Amino acid sequence: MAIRTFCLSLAAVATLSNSASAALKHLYTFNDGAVTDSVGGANGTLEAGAVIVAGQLTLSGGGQFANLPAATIGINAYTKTTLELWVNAAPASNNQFTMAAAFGRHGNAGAGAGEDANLGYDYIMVQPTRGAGELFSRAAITDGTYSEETGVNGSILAGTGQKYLAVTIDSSAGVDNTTLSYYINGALIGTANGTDDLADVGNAVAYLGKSVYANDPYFTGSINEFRIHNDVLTPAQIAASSTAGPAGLAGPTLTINRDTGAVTLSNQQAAIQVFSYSITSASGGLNPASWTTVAGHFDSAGNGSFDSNDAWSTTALTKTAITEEEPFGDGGAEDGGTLGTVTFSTNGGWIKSFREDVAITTQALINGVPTTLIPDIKYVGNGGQPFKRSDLNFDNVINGNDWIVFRNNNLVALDPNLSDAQTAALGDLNGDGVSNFLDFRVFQADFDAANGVGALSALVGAVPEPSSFAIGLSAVSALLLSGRTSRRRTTV
Ligand SMILES: [Ca+2]
Ligand SMILES: [Ca+2]
Ligand SMILES: [Ca+2]
Ligand SMILES: [Ca+2]
Repeated sequence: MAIRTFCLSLAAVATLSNSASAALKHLYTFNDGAVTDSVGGANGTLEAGAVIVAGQLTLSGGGQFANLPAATIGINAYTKTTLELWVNAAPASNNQFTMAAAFGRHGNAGAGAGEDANLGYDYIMVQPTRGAGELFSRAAITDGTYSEETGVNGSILAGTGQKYLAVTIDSSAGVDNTTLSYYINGALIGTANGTDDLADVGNAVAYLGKSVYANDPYFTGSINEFRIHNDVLTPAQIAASSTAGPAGLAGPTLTINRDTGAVTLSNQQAAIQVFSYSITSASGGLNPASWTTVAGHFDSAGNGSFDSNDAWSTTALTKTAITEEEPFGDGGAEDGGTLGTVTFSTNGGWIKSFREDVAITTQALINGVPTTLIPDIKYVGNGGQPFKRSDLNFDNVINGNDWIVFRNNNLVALDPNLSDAQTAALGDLNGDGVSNFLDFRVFQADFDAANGVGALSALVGAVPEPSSFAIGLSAVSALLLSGRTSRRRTTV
């Protein structure tokens, strides 16, 4: 009976975690100087000399565009979508049919397809400028070519400065029943209904600044940010987005990826000369073995990507502290390195843990004066949530699998070389270096909070226990009676 109860609760948890929530799926801010999808990982490429200037995709015409991985994005798998763009259409685009964003395919004239290779087919377009005599903008979807479009025309954009464009498309009402709405600067311009479903959109190309029509001019201007949602934002949400604006350029920021352990120090604003940094974690959440030091890698002794004219020295490289500096008075340039982006670790530099206690201090030259500069710290990944204490296998559920890990390590001597961040994953939840009854109480509380009062007792009673744990439970009593406490080792 107890087993059955527990299985039901696991199924309930699985249902919760599988209910995909409507959300922002892809985000291109261009603020890191690349066509990076910071939400969905569908990174794009700059084509034909397209550049990013101050966080904006900047297209000067003549074939420049950003190419996005259409199949990876898979917009035709959605039943609803919202596209958001901050666009500045240059006067040069006036009188031209351009596309700031386009999903679809080019015409296929071969193999009896009977299509015109110069035309676009099965597309969604955000068209900031149109041809002579039609100087308005337009958003449309089609399951054929231009003559089958369902779309809405808006005001003239070219030469009017940065505009926020939003297009919502809803094909959830059934086959051949799609509603498209077009907004400019948060205000609804119009709504159209037609038979052009999202499922009919081609999945061959996704462009920013290039048309699916082969002979259309390339968009001239800039795109500050592009977002793709798999839902229809409400008018209130679009108005709020318009008010909030695109993401600004971030100052110095230490970014820690919970999923990969990647650690990066970056700065999207004007370059800063940094001449030392100190990164610490009281629980020992740093992994020197997966850390790439400035010294010997990014300094004059390495590839010079951070500091080309000074040799740095590493003054600490442990799980609790990593510090480096450009030595003063060594005859070097004394101007530190130019931040930029320094990738300390692409994988495993941060040890997965429910504790997020990393701190960073840097010394920088601000207007030529040595100044203490504290970067922001940003944890990303794991759906935007810290790991839960007692989720020992880091799958965001506290269940029987975590219990097995806990049980197998409880009252077992843990490797004294492990830091608190590492022993936590073995069940030392209070960070005293041993996994004992005190940790059991913490685990039990977390388990029952996640699965219901008495859930752990039901599980332990239901699952045949290896004899080792039976012994362990006896030992727990002995531990409590002895009142023994343990504090071991310095953490390095
Ligand atoms: Ca931007
Ligand atoms: Ca230097
Ligand atoms: Ca778990
Ligand atoms: Ca403990």
